[in-house]
Amino acid sequence: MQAYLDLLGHILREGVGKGDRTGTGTRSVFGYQTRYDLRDGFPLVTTKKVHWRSIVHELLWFIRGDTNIRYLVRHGVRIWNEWPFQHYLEATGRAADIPKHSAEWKAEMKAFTARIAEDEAFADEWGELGPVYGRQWRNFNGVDQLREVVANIRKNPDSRRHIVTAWNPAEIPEMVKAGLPPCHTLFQFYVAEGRLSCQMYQRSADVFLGVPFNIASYALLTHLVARECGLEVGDFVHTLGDAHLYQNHLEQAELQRSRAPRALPRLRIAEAAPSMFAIQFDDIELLDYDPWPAIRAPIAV
Ligand code: THF
Repeated sequence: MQAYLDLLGHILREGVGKGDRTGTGTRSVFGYQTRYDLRDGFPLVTTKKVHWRSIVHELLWFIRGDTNIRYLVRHGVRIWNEWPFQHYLEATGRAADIPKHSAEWKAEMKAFTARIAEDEAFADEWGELGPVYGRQWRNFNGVDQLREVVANIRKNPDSRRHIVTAWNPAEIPEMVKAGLPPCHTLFQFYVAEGRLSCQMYQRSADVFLGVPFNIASYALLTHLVARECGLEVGDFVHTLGDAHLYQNHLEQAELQRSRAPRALPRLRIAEAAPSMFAIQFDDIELLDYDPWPAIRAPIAV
């Protein structure tokens, strides 16, 4: 994972100050590409502990075509909670009175997510992120892009059209209401010498918090699709648009850069597991992950 540490270093050195939607402020570069050979091991960052369970559940949630945080909350995954919660506070007229990340905000968030888990009608009303990733992958104006791309890889591996796009311009306004427009906008598969590679274009990359999740998520997706198509894995190519470090992540990034990468973990998918469209959390196992300790940082909403 030296490539990831090089990316942190590149932004720390060359990044320019830039404002952003969240008001946090970033250091940013435009355009950067990294490549991970999936035969070298599973590319989960080792220079801090990354929450693997969240990555697997989030990907299974995308594959299910789900866009409600209820599934995530019920599996202990918190990474998408802040957007529906903030929308709920705004819609109920309390956003201005409850400062983000204050003690009151945390208590309210806890009550909100507990209710999402327990109360289905409440979750239907307030847990919905809009037509985000899961919807577009499985139902982009009626097209099941994920099933079609798998079928097409099997039928015509050499094709240069193995694309899935989450960027549906007509539905962006609906995504903005309680979630946000997709950061990982488009991915393409490529087959050569019996190996499946994947390249993903990410328009906006929160390099400290989000990117370790994003790399692992697409690496896992590549493994699942390769298995589905009877192929070995090749490279994951990660192409970034606005690649940034939030101002309140700079010290954490420096600390992480001071750590030496360790051997990569390995991925094991149960032999008897069903198709990727029915696969379960317990079918997917990460072996020999031996990371440095976690590094905490606030998420910008
Ligand atoms: N918004 C921002 N500002 N950054 C992002 O990375 C991001 N995402 C998704 C949508 N909007 C985003 C959500 N993905 C964490 C990680 C990934 C997320 C959101 C949050 C996070 O807070 N990680 C912590 C704790 C994880 C945990 O244990 O729950 C970490 O230390 O890694 C990019 O796709």
